[in-house]
Amino acid sequence: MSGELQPRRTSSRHVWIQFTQLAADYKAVNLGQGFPDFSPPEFVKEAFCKAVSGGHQMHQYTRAFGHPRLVKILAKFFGRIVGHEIDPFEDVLVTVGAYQALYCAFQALIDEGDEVIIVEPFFDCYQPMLKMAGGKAVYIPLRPKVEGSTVLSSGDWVLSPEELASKFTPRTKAIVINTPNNPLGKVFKREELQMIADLCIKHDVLCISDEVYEWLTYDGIKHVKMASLPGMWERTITIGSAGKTFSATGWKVGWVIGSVHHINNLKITHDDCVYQCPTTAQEAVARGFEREYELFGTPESYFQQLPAMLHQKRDKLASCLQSVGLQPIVPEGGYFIIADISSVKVDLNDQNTKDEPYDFKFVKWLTKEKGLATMPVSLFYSPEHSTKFDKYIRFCFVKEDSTLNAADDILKKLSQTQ
Ligand code: IK2
Repeated sequence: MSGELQPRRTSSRHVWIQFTQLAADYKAVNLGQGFPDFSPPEFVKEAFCKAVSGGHQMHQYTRAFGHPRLVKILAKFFGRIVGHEIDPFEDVLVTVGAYQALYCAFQALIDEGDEVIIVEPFFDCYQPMLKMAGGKAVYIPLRPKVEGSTVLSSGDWVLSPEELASKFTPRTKAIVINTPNNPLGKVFKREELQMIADLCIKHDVLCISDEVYEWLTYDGIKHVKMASLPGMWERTITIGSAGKTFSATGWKVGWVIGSVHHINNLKITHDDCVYQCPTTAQEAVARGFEREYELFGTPESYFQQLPAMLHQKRDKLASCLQSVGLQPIVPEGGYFIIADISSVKVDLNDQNTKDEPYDFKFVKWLTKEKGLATMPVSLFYSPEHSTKFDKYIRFCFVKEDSTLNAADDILKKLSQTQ
């Protein structure tokens, strides 16, 4: 071997590492990456402590495809919601966060040359994961109902049924949806999901449904699970995350639920790459779900309390953005608000960054010069559509009020200098 060793390729996701590092280097108020800066609820922290101080088996390998206590309660919990009996040992796979669940889904279900429809904006890892599996992405953007009008809510962003129908071909293997959506916050309504489901059934296509923010909906809007629609259990791969569910993103516990013949394929990929997930975190998540099963629909349920708390935080950040002239698109669900930065006049024509999209330059400037970290929205679009969305940036509002207040101060000062 001669010469310097070069990386074999660069991940398109290095942007996350770069922006996270930038926020740390500049000690910026961090509304960038999507994680809470507050603790998970006491009951799951206690459950984790109990697991750690439990018997020796808590510190050893557990079942490869999911700790028995966890798969049993996931099957019971989601079986009740989906209205379909779920077999804990056949229809559920526990993964290292929803991230690995997505990886397994693409690797296991997509073959070389398969087409996969991806609804934009989308959580950006779908693209490299699909590419690694040899699949071809076919994009369809959510668009404002009336093009060019002032769009204030994520609910105003919709798919065109005709455009979506035109994307299905004999090569289409799957469609990927994310509801509530990251970064837009759109929560797909039952009729919208039904329209997608009808096309999936007509063309015999799978639906990979990323539902990591399923409990986080606002303004009385309800999350509908794709797998609960008639005829969709058999063709839906539902992905969830304990990180988002219990505000414990560092635990990295996720899962996939679907019918056995799909899950069996995902199990093989899981077996080949991580084999099994940490026991203690799975035990704690199981205990958390057992509690939530009993309290479901009551005011004591964390799945009621968390969205109620985040609703206020969403409104707080949205009104701050509005007051400083950064028009927000108010999300119906999820962790994030996107806002239009066109009103901020700033010269970003730095020679070193001239080829970067405008929102990337803006986010760097805002972090370095003003001490506020956010994320660029064009990152969540395909190359063909990203330039249309480079005047938006994404703010995470799942933060302490003190963090949101600090962001508010920065934005107010920024608007005074305009
Ligand atoms: N799917 C979606 C839609 C996600 O948003 C995430 C988590 N990513 O959020 C970070 C950010 O956008 O700032 C995942 C999957 C992965 O979830 P997990 O953390 O359980 O692996």
